[in-house]
Amino acid sequence: MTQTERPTPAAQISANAYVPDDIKADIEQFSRDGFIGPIKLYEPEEAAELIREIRINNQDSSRALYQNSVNYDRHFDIPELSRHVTHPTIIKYLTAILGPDVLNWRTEWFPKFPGAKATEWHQVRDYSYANGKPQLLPTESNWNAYIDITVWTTFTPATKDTACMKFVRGSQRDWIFDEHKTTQQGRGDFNVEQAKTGFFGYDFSDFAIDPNWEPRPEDVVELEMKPGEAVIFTASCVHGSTPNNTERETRFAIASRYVPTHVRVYPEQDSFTAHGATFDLSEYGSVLVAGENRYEHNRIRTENNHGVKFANPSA
Ligand SMILES: O=C(O)CCC(=O)C(=O)O
Repeated sequence: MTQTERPTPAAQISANAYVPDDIKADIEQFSRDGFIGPIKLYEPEEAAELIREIRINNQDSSRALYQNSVNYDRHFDIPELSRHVTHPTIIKYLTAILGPDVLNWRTEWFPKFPGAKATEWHQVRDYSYANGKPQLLPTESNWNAYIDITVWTTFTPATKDTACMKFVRGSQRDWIFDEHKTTQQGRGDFNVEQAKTGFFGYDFSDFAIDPNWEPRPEDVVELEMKPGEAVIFTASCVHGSTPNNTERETRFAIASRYVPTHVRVYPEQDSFTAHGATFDLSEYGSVLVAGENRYEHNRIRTENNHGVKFANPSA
């Protein structure tokens, strides 16, 4: 598939995916809606303890992969996140969608502070929206399964008031936003005003194919979640989040993003820009979280920045 082709018909579960009986209904729902959740990963007390540790460890970013203020890929220096990306329940769902061989290619940190705006509707396939270059490129020519799956886990209550994720059910079958569109406005110049947009420095509505598009109210799902729960979605399902209308409750979530091993991550790039920051990829590598890597497309990191090996729960 080339960078600009769109999947037709909508992506399917990978032909070599193994779907255990106890999650068959969930995977069917994911195929229909483009997301599935909430899925419990941690008990609420465990989630509270994890976020406490993550916050403490966040204060020392000396071993972080990138020295910028966008918290990408902190699973390399925050031990709780190194373990989180390989959580067995996450792997069970991923291998039921993407097939047996899976890479974690990114984590993103999503605190939503009191008073923060809604995150506007967006739809992403290869992350070109960031700087006009695809950050993911499938290499199997007949591939029509999902190329990227996000697991968004909240460590604090995610409610309509503190900011929960919202989805347009079934929208992964339509192209509503075109992230390949040539647009300066959409990609922003990241001045102070731009950084306050509803999409972290971007104006995503500028990528809309029909500028008047609005979702049908009956298709919109605002998914409230408890601490320790996750929602699994394809970013090609239109999504966003509600504002944080509280006065003092920060909502804190981590998105971990995964691809099958045949996908090239950051093709032909030594560094990239996103959200007004530059990311030097010299120490970067994807993490093999399930199965085997039979390709030579991507550098693989087997250890975090403390020299601790990442687990591969399906190995
Ligand atoms: O955490 C949020 O509020 C939005 C997250 C999001 O849009 C994403 O993970 O793509």
